Formats: sequence, C-alpha cells, structure tokens
Amino acid sequence: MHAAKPSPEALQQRSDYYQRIGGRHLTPLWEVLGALVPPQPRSPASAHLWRYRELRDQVMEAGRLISAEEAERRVLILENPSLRGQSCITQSLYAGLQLILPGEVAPAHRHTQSALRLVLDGEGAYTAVDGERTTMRRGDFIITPAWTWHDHGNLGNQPVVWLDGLDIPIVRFLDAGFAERSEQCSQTALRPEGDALARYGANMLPLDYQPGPAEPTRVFVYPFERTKAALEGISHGAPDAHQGFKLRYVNPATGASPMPTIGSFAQRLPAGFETRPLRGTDGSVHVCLQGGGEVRVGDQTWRFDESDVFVVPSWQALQLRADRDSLFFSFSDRPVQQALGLWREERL
Ligand code: GTQ
Repeated sequence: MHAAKPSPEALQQRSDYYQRIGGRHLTPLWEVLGALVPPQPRSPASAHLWRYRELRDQVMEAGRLISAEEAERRVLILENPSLRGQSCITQSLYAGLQLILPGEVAPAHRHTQSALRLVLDGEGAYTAVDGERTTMRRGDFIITPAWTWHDHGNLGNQPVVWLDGLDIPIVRFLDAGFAERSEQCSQTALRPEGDALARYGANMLPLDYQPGPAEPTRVFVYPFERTKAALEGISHGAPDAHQGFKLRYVNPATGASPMPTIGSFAQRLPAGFETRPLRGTDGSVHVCLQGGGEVRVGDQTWRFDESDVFVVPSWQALQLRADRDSLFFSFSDRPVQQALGLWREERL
C-alpha cells in the first residue's frame, strides 16, 4: 500500500516543522531513509583509469620542484574524480604515486595507517620496515603495517616509482590517526635483508611465535618472482570465468590478509581471455603489471597497458579482456567488510 499524497498545506506544515526542529539539531529520518538505507550500494565514487605514461611525467615534474626530504613523502595522490579534495581513490582507500630520486631519503616515521607499495619503475631503492631493509624491484608487493617505522631511500642511479595504497580514509573515519617522526632519518639495520622472509615466509615459523588473528604479517615483502611463479603454477585447466587465475596474498602464519584493513590480490589472464562481469561490495584498485587489453566498468571502457592504474567502485561490474598474457595486482577493503559480515560478490 502506498500512502496518499500529502496536500500543499500539509507539506508546508512539515517544512515549517523541519525548520523549527533544525534549530535544535534534529532532522526527520523519513526524508532521508532511502538514501541512508539503500536497497543496494550506490557508490559516489567513479570508475577511472590513470595512464602510467602520464603519471610518470607528472611525478617526475614534482621531482624537479621539491625534494623527498622536504616533502617527507613526494607523492601524487590519485584522487577519485567524484571525490575531489578528499584524498581518496575509493571511499575507504587512498592511493598515490611515490617518487624517490637517486641519493634521496624519505625520512623514517610511523603512523597508525597501514600502507602497501607496489613497485612500478626503476631499480636501486629500498624500504626499511622496523629495522630491516628490502630492495624494491618491479612488481614487488611491500607492506608497512600500522605503527611500524619506515623510511625509503635510493642508493642507485635511476628514479624509482611505486604505487602506495593506504587505509587513510578508514583511519580518518574512525578518528584513530596517530603519527610520529623518528629522530633518525634512516633506520639503523637491526637485521640483514631477507631475515623476515626466511623466518616467516618459508613455510616455517619460529618456535615461540604465536600471532593473534588480526596481527599483520612479519613478511613485509612478497617478491614478484614468487608471485609470478605461483600464478604460472596454477595456470592449468580452464581459467575461472569471472577471474581467470587469481590468488590472494596472505599472512602465511594465519591465512588472514597480510594487514587487517587492506586485502591484496594477484591475477593472471591468458592472452585472448575475457572475464565475465563480476561485482563486489569492495571498491578496488588495480594495476596492470604485465600485458595489455581492455577494461570495462559498468558501461565505460578503457584500453589498459603496462603500469596503468584503474579503480572500480563498490558494486560496479568489472570485466577484463587480455590481448596479451596479462598480470594484475589489486587491493581493496575486503578484509574489513568480511570481518564485519558485509562483503558480498555477484557473478553476472
Ligand atoms: O611512504 O610513508 O603515499 O606516510 C602517504 C603517506 C606514503 C609513506 C603515502 C605516507 C607514505
């Protein structure tokens, strides 16, 4: 049953009433209920693709205008075109393109926001996380979990560029942000490079190590070599119609996401393969690490090439076509939604 249409007088009375109660910081639910409790997600975010060729030119220009040290982090934020001024790529996630030039240092700091890096370009840089360095190579997935000390440096002779992904909007929403700068610009190495991967990432664990269920992994680098080998190793039989060959990165000690707020994935589509449309409640950010083809989000399509970045808003269907054998990295807030019982996916 639909209610009868109110008379103009009744509408005027209501509007006067809203005005009066507004002065007392009250507002009627019935005027906004549909928007507050929508039948399905209607993300204010847009789909968008950033071409790496253009991104690289823009960030190299920043390299001529400000040093990494002065900037603290020399990063161009990838802002969702429908969320300008909010420093986010989806409602819950931040992405940025970071540049570090030869000889530069991005000084050590820590914050309650969790960060990931996906290395795109150049050789010779490192990230140090809580006293251990890792050399950054293209395709490597590196994490700096909440409240870990981290600094970046470039000991080589090429500019190094990577994509940052952080949970900045989640921490902002929760008003739970803390940060501090270290007195030491570059952390002293407490352990040799490779220690964490050997200790926690070789299908073995230290005997006295008992991580909690939401604890981030001590493995802070997932080398591209290993990811590629895993994707090749599962590439037999028919690819999944909606995802091709896809794996999620995990904390090897728990099977949970490497960090509690950001889920991360690696995907391979064989040349000529086209996925069926797939949508999920987690808006996601994708990077093409190898190959090229076409991406369709809703009714928009783009060509993608190596190192291009694209964002897919919540509940918009994603379809990919690989013209060449293609590899993708992606991240989203899926573990948050799963922990809260909110995550849904639909195969179309
Ligand atoms: O490298 O620590 O893109 O603190 C934004 C905030 C990178 C970082 C960002 C950060 C960092």
